[in-house]
Amino acid sequence: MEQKWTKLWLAYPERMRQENLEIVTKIHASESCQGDRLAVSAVRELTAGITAMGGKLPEVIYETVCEQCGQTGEGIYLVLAENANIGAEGYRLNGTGRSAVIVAKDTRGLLYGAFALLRHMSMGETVCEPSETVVPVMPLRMLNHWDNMDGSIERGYSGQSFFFVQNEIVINDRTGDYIRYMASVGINGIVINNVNVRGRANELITAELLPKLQTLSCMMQDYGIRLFLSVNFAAPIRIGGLESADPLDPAAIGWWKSKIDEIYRFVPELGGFLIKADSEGNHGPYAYGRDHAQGANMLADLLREHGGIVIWRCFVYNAGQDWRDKKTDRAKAAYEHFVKLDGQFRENVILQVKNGPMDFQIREPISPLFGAMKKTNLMLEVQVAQEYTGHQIDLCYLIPLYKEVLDFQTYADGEATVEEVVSGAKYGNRLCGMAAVTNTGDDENWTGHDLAAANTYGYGRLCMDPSLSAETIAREWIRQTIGHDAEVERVILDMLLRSREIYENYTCPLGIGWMVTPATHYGPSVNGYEYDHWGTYHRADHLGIGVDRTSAGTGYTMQYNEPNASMYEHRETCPEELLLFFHRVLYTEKLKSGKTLIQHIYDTHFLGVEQVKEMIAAWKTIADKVPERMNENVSERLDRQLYIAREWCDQVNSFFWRISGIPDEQGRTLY
Ligand code: GCV
Repeated sequence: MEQKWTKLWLAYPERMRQENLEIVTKIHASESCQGDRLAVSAVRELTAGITAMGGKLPEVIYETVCEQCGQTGEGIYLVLAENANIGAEGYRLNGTGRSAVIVAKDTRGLLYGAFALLRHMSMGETVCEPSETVVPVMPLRMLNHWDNMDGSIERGYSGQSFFFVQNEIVINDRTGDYIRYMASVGINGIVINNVNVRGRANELITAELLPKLQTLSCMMQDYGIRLFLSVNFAAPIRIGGLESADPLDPAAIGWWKSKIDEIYRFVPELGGFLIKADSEGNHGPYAYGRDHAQGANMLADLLREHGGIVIWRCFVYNAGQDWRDKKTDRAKAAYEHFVKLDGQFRENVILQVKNGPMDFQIREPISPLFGAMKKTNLMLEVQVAQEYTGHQIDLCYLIPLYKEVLDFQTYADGEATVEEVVSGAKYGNRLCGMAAVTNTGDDENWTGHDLAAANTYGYGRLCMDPSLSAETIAREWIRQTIGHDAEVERVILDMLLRSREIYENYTCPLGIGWMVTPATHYGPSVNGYEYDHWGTYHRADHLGIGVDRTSAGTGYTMQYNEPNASMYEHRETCPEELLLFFHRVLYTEKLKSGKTLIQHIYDTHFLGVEQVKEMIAAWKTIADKVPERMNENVSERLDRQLYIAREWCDQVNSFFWRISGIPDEQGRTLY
C-alpha cells in the first residue's frame, strides 16, 4: 500500500555518490552492540538509508572493532567504546579514506552518529568527508504536542492528531516513522498530549489506557526518546473521586502515590509529567492557598523513586485584567509568580519558561526569568507551531528567532546567555534544555506548509548544536528534503532566511504584538484584543502607540539584570525592534532611520506585501524543479500569504491613518 505521508528529511532519494557505493557495502559494529535496542536502530537506519540511496543492502558484521579499524578496513564502523573521550550521547564521526568510523561511549551516541552519517550522504558528500565530534548541547531536547484525545490539536495547523483518534490512542507505521524522524534530529523526550488536559485525556493515566502507552513508550525507547505525559493537577478530583487536590492534603498525596506507582508499573520508562497549573482555567495549588513549589514538589517527591521528573510551566498569569488598568502588566506575571520561589524546587523539577514574557509573538523581549532563577532548573519553551506567526500558511522560518533567544545575555551572576542557562553550562545542572510546541499533524506533509518542516528539523538540530547558523540548518534541510540543485537551494534558502522579517513587516510593528484576530490568532484585527481581559494592549490613540514598561510605567524593565534594565528603560538605548513593547512613542517621533514612527509603520507594511510578491516570483522560477506535490502545496500557501499580507497591510495602515490623521508621505492608498 502506498505510504500516505512524506518522508520529510529522511526521504533518501537515490542520490548516493559513486565513491560511496563502493564503500558502504559493510557495516562493522562492536559485538556489544548486538541486542542493544539503540544500536540495533542505528544499524537498521544505516541499512535502510544506504539501500534507499542506491547502495546494496549492506552486510552487517558484529565483531571486535576499534577506532583504528577504519584506517585499514573498508565500510562503516560503529564503535562502542565506553572509555572514549566523548560526552554522553555524543559521537565522533571520521571519514578515513575508504571508511567512515562512528565512535561513541553509549549507544544513543551511535544512533546519532549513524543519522549524522546518513545526513552527510544524503546531502551529497562522500562518506570519507565528514569529520565531526558532536555532543548534544541541550540535555533535554523535547517536543510538546498539544494534541487532544478527540483528535483535534490546540493551535495545530497541519490536520488532526496522529497520536489520538476519537478518544483512542493510535499506534501504527506512521507513529514509527514520526519517532524515527524526530530521533534523527536528536529529540529525546516527547509529551504526546496537550497541556490543557481535558475530557478523555484525564484518563490517560488509568489502567485502561496505560498498556497502549507502554507500547508507545517502547517504540520511543528504541530511538532514545522518553515518553512524557501532560497531567491535570486536579486529577485526584477528576478521576480519583476526591474532593481536594491540595498538594499538602494526605489524601491527595496518597492518591497520587498509588497512581504514580501504577503508572510506572505499566510504563517503567516514563519520563515524567508536564504540568500547566493555575493558568487559563487550569486547576493548581493556588486553589488551596499553596504555591507552585509546593505543588510541583509534591509530585516530584513521588516521581523521584521511579526516576521521573516534573516539568512545571511558568506560563501563569491572571487572564482577567481590566483593560483600563495601566499598572498591571501581564509581561511581569511569570517573574512575579516564580522568582520568589527560586531555590525551593526539588532537584527533579524543571521550570519551563516561554521565550518571551507574553506569548510567542513575532517579536518579544526575552523572558527575564532566565536571568533571575539561579537555583532552579530551567527549560526554554519555544513554539514551532505557528500560532501567532502565520498558521503554517504564511512562511516563517523561526530558527533565527530561537537563536536570538539563546544568544541573549542575561547577565545572571556576571554573565550567562540563555543558552548557557538552559544547557546547564552556567550552573552545572543536567535537568534542563529546550521544549518546543510542535507543528506536526496528520497532513500528508506533516506540517501543513511543506517549508514549515524546516522549523521542525531546525529545532532539533539547534538543540543538538546551538552554534549551527540558521543558514547552515536551512541548507541541510533543503539538501536532504528537496535535492541538490544549486538554484533551488539558493531560492528556498533566501525565502526562508527573509521570511521572519517579511512576516514582521506586514504584521505587528516594533514589538507591540497582539493585533491578531482574537481566538484564532490568524490575520489582522488591530483592536481585537484592545478592550479584552487578556492583558494584551497596544494603547494606540491619536498621538502615539506603545506600552510604557519603564519604571515610570509598569516597571517591567526592572525585572532585568543590569545593564539590560537600563538599556530597555531608555528610549535611546532600547533596541528599536522592541521600541513599542517598552515605550509609548508619538507618531511624529523620529526613528534611527530618520523616518517618523508613522512613516515607518506605513513603509514596512507596504514593503512586506511587496516582499511576499517577490517570494512568489522567486518560487515560480524553481517551481518545475521541485516535486509536483510540493509545488502545489507551496504555491497555494504563498497565494494565501499574499492575500493575508494585503489584509494586514491595509488594515494596520488604515487604522493608523484614521487614528492619527497623518497621511503617507508617498501618497499610497489608505482606506
Ligand atoms: C495550550 C496560549 C495559547 C493556548 C495555549 C497556551 C499555553 O494562550 O493560545 O492555546 O494553551 O498559550 O501555552 O498554555
